[in-house]
Amino acid sequence: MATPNNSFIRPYLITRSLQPENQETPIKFMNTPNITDRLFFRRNHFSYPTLQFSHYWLPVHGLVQNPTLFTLQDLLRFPSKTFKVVLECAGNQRSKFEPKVFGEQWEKGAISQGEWKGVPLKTLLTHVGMKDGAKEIVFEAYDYGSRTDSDQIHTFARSLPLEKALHPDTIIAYEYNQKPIPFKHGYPLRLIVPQWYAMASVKWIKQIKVIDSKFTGPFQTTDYVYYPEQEGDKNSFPVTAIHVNSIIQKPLDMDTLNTGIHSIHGIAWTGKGQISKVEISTDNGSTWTLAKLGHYSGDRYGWIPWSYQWTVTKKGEYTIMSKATDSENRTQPEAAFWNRKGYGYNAIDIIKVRVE
Ligand SMILES: Nc1nc2c(c(=O)[nH]1)N[C@H]1C(S)=C(S)[C@@H](COP(=O)(O)O)O[C@H]1N2
Ligand SMILES: [Mo]
Repeated sequence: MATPNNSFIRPYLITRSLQPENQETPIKFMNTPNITDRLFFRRNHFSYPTLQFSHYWLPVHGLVQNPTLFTLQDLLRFPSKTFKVVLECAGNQRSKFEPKVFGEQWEKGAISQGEWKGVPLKTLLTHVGMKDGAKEIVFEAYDYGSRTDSDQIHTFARSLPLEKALHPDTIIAYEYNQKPIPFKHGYPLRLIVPQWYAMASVKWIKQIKVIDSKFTGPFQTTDYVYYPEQEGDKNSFPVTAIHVNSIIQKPLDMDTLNTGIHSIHGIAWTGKGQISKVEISTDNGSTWTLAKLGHYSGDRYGWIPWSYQWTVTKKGEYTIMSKATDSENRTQPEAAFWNRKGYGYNAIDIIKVRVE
């Protein structure tokens, strides 16, 4: 009988749906070196597009002086930027909202970190020259399909306000972790908007258009909007920057442990400034202690690892929590801001363990 080779034992993504493909990362393996590319969560609204070009052109047009078709070679010739970026689905942890909300029931794994390289969008916009009255930049993708709330076919398209579009770190990426972008993550070109929830980072860009009004596509004005009320649009506002957040990766919820010393660790991230502290409670929130923060690798658009040494001598059940604060003084709340579509969950992370 053949003996199974241990090197084939490895983690996989957790499947939420296959058509379209929506799969999340098992959080325990989230920042394991070398396997992270394969375990990068996948979030799609439609089937994967079929890209049938032998030459790829990127049109940048609309309200501009010189509408231009850029080739990949053109883009490679411009000065590039590279940084580690957290991409977090706005619906990450949706399953934890109370009362529950409809939509993909993501747990904690709809988040990734990788190194993206590309040309600042600002460079391209400067090159084509925006005309007066330019208000938003629209990114249309190659994927399309139907929506439950419409009988039309829609393409995935999103816009950015000028201010964010012209931010020097908003890039048109052509590389992920030193290689061409994997097809499922947007090959050949993907918009990367650091610090915003990942719906903004449009994959498989087909064209970029400068417009003089507010873009009203369904992925802009129906989805990715916070609706604070059970019914109706009252007080709604768009989903943009990532909320301050942290998760415990080890131990996992409902683990059993021995008495002794345990390393509790996880990651923390934010869409504004940088993480300034992470606090841990092992007594259900009665007392908090600072965790040891790891290091950002270069820029502050990635997540930061943290750890805490826990010495536990008494048997029993424990509730462990992690709470991050950022340099803008935003702290994770006890209860996340409830909204009908379940975006932006960032309550203090809570797990239970049993020590025996
Ligand atoms: N073209 C296109 N871009 C897209 C999407 C999509 O469905 N089509 N989904 C968005 C959403 S909601 C998320 S969370 C991220 C997911 O990126 P990933 O599949 O590379 O993890 O891509 C964003 N960009
Ligand atoms: Mo998303």
